[in-house]
Amino acid sequence: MGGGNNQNKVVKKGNSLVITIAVLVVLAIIVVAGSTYFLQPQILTSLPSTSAQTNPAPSNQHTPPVKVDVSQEVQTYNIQIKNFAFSPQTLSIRVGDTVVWTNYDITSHTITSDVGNELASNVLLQGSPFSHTFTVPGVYNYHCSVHSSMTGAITVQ
Ligand SMILES: [Cu+2]
Repeated sequence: MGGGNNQNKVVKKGNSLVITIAVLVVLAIIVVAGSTYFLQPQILTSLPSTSAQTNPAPSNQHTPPVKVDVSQEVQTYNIQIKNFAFSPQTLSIRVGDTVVWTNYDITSHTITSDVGNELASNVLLQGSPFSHTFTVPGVYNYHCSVHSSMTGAITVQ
């Protein structure tokens, strides 16, 4: 029965060879699949032109840029005219922001630029608001044309 033993050995060798090949094929698939998986992010980042259309949506899901968007939104600031004074007297804003003055005094007031005519309100009765949107950076000093002691300044950045 020596031949039978040899045949068994051959069969065993054949089986182990098949198993070895199968394992190698599986390993090859894993390696190829793994490399393509890890390569995908590099491909996306190395080809911004083609991935630009699909990038904005995912990037918006990461919250940090949202803060930048909020800070870039235009805002409205309120200045109260009370007891013959502007409050706050000085204010720093950004280009595109709007300032609203409201007169709480019984006496009428104006918002008038010291130099130029960026601010030139009518005479504001009690309760009357005056709003102005600043589009050019600079420091805008102003006063009340009725009461020269009333002064204020808007810094636009
Ligand atoms: Cu006044």
